Amino acid sequence: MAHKAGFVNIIGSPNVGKSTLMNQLVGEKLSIVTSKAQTTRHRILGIFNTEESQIVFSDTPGVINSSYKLHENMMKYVNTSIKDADIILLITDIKENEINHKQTLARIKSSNVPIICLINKIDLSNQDIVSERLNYWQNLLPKATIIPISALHKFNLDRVWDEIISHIPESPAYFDKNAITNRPIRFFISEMIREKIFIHCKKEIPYATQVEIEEYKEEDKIINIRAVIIVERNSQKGIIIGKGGEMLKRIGRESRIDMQKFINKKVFLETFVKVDKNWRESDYKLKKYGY
Ligand SMILES: Nc1nc2c(ncn2[C@@H]2O[C@H](COP(=O)(O)OP(=O)(O)OP(=O)(O)O)[C@@H](O)[C@H]2O)c(=O)[nH]1
Ligand SMILES: [Mg+2]
Repeated sequence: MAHKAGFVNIIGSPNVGKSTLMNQLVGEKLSIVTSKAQTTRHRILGIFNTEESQIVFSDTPGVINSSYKLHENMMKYVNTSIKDADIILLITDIKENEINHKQTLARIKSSNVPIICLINKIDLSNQDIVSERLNYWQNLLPKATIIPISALHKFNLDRVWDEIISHIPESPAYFDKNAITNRPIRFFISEMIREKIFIHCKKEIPYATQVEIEEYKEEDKIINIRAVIIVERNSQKGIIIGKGGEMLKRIGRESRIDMQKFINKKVFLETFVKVDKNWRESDYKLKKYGY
């Protein structure tokens, strides 16, 4: 049988479950997941390999109208991801009435690749609502296959797999067959810290935060990591550090547990907080931070 390989790109509004879905399909926690919108900021590849196939999933930021330069750059990842897809997985959830970002919907509709539309979080719903949503999306996207799922509870993901496999073209592998992602370990380390900040800090703080790994030094039995948490203002720095350093300790403690699980080695983690005024609005700084 000829080898199959292709790009399956996951697109959708913020918070509908794109990252949860990719992690479940790849079987590895690559993308961070939180209950807050705009958690994912990059395009992150998750690669699923078998002897006869390689399926390259892309998780992307939720589609939004930009209010910061950072958002504009996030939307660039989404747009390239629509262009280079072999299959588009458009994901919505049971609560989303319509996609707010009409440009993205138009781009998806005019692309010539198969569209699989997933209605996620049906565990929070009932049969009537699911049927109503199915009709709505089928009318909107007549050519798409619509599948109700629960990414969190792995419900109906076998149907999603079958549908994906049926559309993957014959092709040699794009990446090394041992690879599970295209991003370096430092990226995942910084994301683990960002996830804890998203979970524990309120309001604007998570959105104004960036994490840089300044040192990653592997020794025999331990990995030494120095991370810098970057915020936009002095007041935000104080909140991240917390009373008596409590918040920063908690962020460090919890992310270190994730790191050790991911790398399978003991981690010594140092964290610092630094202010970089309005980094989200500067082209130069966004580039420096990898956006
Ligand atoms: N009940 C339920 N919750 C889900 C399901 N899938 C995802 N969630 C939750 O929805 C929230 C958002 O999930 P994410 O995977 O981070 O969503 P996302 O689309 O990647 O979000 P952004 O990166 O911000 O665009 C998290 O709290 C998930 O646990 C599901 O099938 N059922
Ligand atoms: Mg995400």
